[in-house]
Amino acid sequence: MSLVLEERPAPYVVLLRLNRPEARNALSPELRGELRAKFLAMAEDPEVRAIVLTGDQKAFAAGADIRSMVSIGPGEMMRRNDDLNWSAIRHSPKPIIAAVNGYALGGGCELAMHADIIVAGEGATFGQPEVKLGIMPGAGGTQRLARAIGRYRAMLMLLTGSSMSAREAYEAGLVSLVTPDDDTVARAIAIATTIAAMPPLAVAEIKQVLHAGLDAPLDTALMLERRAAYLLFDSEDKREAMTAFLEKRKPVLSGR
Ligand code: DAK
Repeated sequence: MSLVLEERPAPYVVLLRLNRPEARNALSPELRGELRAKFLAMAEDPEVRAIVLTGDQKAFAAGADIRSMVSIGPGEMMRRNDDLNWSAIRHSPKPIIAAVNGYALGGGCELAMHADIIVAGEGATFGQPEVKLGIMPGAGGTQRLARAIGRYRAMLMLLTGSSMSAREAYEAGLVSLVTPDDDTVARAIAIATTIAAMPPLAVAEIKQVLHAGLDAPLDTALMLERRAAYLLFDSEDKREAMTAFLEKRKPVLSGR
């Protein structure tokens, strides 16, 4: 049985569902391996322009699989080299929309923070409870959370293991929008469909520049932005989209 189910709900849109409901979609090494293979394949697939990542109603993902970690030491953790799995998602050139219902805890919250847009059902819960297990986040939880919601709110969550509701997460800036639980996936697919209809080169440049620029000095980041913006003036889709606007018709995009 596949631990990551793949659907194509709309042209150029892939929907990935984590499929370990009996373990609240805990991220076992096998599940992460499947996820990695999917992301590596989608990176090169021209038929994929936007990715929706979801779990089920109870859990987006309840974190790394505690069962697989309880009796191992640092050497085995290093040999697992889990970063190879995360890096396939981190370096996805295609936009990722997380559709989060239920628990997004530990590695599950970190997985949601690998997305470019987070759509949360109103019953969703976000948290980094690793401290309660005597460990700490290892896939960006300290860094991405602090960048998303600020160091003081992040520190409170990380040190106490407390979680946030979807509304609190929205107000703190951790999620893009909150929907009724039954609408989460549909809303994420609608966003993915909108993005998939945009000129793909522009989408890819915006994603890359936003991420790279956030961690660079502002002047460098602004230069990155300008360079990418100049580059897009060479695309066929730019010529077509601007001409179509002036001719009051829909553009026919080539992706070039
Ligand atoms: N791992 C394994 N099994 C889990 C699990 C998890 N994280 N979360 C839930 N399950 C399993 C439960 O053991 C239970 O299994 P059975 O007893 O039925 O066999 C089943 O899923 C249902 O769970 P509950 O009965 O507890 O269900 P509830 O709805 O009552 O509660 C819950 C749901 C999500 C609130 C609760 O299960 C829970 O608190 N789960 C643990 C959450 C947690 O502590 N997450 C953090 C895990 S540590 C690193 C990279 C990343 C990480 C570390 C290092 N490096 C690169 C170095 C990340 C670490 C983590 O994420």
